[in-house]
Amino acid sequence: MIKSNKYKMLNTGESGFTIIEVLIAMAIFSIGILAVGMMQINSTGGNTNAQSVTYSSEWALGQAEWLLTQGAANVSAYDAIVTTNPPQALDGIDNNYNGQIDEAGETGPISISWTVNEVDLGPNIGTDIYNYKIVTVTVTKTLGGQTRTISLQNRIPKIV
Ligand SMILES: [Ca+2]
Ligand SMILES: [Ca+2]
Repeated sequence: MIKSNKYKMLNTGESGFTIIEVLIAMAIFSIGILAVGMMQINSTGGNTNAQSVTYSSEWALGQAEWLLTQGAANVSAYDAIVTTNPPQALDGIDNNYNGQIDEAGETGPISISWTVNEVDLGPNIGTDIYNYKIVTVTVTKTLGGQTRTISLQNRIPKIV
């Protein structure tokens, strides 16, 4: 006697999944996917912050090094190192992240400034360099109500 496969499959006793089991599995899977999504969002935010800190640090370092070269150039260049809050269109940095530095009318969330404190210990101190300037370069980013500041301090000796 030949039985059809159709009847054999129906008589195996396997019941499969109920709709409730499938819904519970989907709910658990959704929670897992949500967690992965949140991790992705946090990771993207962290990368953006790291990039911002890197840019700010690079600009602060670049300005600090430029001031250092000015200090070694000549006496008038050394004397010209003073506390400055330059306009954004003349500050040598890309304030608005558009790939152009100091384009006409540039304004953006990044600004740079530096304070200078001159130290003159007098020649009787017994060292070769008794006159120097303490320069603190500060890069400030203000975006979305948040302000982030990075400062670099450097000493510029009077060797000219
Ligand atoms: Ca720009
Ligand atoms: Ca600029």
